[in-house]
Amino acid sequence: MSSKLYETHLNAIQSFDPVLSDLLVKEKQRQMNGLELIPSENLVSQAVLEAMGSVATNKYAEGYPGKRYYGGNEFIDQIEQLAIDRAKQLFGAEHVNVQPNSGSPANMAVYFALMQPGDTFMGMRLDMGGHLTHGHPVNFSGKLYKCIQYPVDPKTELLDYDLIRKMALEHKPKILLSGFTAYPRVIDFKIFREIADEVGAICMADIAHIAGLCAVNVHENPVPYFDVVTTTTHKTLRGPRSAIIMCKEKFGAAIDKAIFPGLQGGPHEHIIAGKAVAFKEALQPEFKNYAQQIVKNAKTLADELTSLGLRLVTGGTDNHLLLVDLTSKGISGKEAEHALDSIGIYVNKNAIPYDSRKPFDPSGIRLGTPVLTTRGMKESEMKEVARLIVKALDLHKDSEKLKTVQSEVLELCQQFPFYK
Ligand code: DSN
Repeated sequence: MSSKLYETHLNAIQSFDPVLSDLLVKEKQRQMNGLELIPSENLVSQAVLEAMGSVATNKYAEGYPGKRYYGGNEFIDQIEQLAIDRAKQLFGAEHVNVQPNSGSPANMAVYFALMQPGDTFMGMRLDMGGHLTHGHPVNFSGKLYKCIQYPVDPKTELLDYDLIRKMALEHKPKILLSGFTAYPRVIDFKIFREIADEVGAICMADIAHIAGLCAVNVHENPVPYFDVVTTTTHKTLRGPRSAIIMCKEKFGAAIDKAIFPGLQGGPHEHIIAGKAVAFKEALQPEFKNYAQQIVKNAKTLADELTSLGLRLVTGGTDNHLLLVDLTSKGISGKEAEHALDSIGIYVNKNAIPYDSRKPFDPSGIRLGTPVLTTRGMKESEMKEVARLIVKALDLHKDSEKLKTVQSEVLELCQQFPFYK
């Protein structure tokens, strides 16, 4: 798939709305002419794009397959059921809800279904690699519930399972959540399950970043033995911008009710159609090769950046992402993001554990390999990408010289086209 060229049809938009069409073409060109290293992004196939742009968008389907508040859903029911069945097969799930519009509402629905306001739950601190919905004070999850947040070990920057156990025994959370947006290492889901059992907590994972790896066991898949697992569908899973919830049958009714009528109205059936396509793609044998290559590429990028003098949080990576500590380079995460952005290398500024800088201008940048791997790049290209990153960081104060790196970026990108 990665070497094939995809066509985005914008004919109707082009004739009716040239202003918008022009912007969409520019965005496509930006995606094709740059090295996209934001680890939560990916490029979907032509088939996923077509499903999202299909007539399924026209239909109201409040409810669930076979039980809708509107007529005319005989085909929509089958589309949604296809997505459900394929997700079950892909992850080994007992029950799947494919309606969440995105990751945050997916997590919200789980909390609404399984906790009461004021209940205690445990999640990872955002500034250590967690997510806003894992209990951050500015987010509904931190406002509605009493959230106990665990850090990583200050020396190793790894999850400290002994500390997590100790905190769980002390606070007795209703839900113990493992979920990460900036953790580059293997997660020991079995220990999370043991701790949850020890304290009588519901065991939940948010596998948004690593879902594509979990689906093909390139990272351990917690779905078969966790109570609830949420994931977005657009990251390593390479589907549409959306989410699903997977759970044990006994939680299914409560979670379905929390999504509809609890939180959302009519499901976005065109996006659900896109999810059905993406799950079928992930069920193909090639997807395992893709997931393995994501990790090989990330490890090569990590090794090369390290040998070029950058410090990586935890010393490297086991998955699709890397967190780079720029302190020794004397450049902040924000400056690095801007400098790289200006020549078409896209990364995002990110806090490193125990960061002394502020979240809007932290000490690190977060990089990942899902997009470049989708484009067909392999280890040798990762070495080149690392060289370009370091060169650009070294030249960040000299905008003229920095611009010279852009032609090297473009040359590499043009060897790996994806959308026409
Ligand atoms: N925005 C996602 C990410 O970039 O990791 C998390 O929701």
